[in-house]
Amino acid sequence: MRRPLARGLVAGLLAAVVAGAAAAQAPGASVQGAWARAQPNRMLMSALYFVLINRTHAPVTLHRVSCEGVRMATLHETVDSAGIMQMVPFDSLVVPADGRLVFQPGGYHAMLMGLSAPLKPGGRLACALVVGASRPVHFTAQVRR
Ligand SMILES: [Cu+2]
Repeated sequence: MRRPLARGLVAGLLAAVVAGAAAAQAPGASVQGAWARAQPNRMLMSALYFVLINRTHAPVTLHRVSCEGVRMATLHETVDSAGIMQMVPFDSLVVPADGRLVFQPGGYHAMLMGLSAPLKPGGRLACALVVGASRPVHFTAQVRR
């Protein structure tokens, strides 16, 4: 697990330099299809899924996720470790140039911990991603089962 992340970090630092130069012109990333798993018990955790699209011709790095009413949101990957599914947190992830990253059940996701209110089906959740050196990318996730 360490090696890909370390490589990603180096690429991310390079990308941050490039993204910094382009940040003033246009947002380099956008989010589509965001949804959060309904969670009737605010004491428990939930998960957020989305597609992160890099609209620039250079790699950009996803650094952080946050959502309103969520005390802590962290980036996770579900990995198959000898037949046992485990969730592994990560600090950052590189989105390839002109590419996308898919966050979906069984793979990358944002773990939502400390909900201030239950997440009800049909509801909405305001979230943001910090990508590269640009302003945060704000988006709304639909809450569903
Ligand atoms: Cu998780």
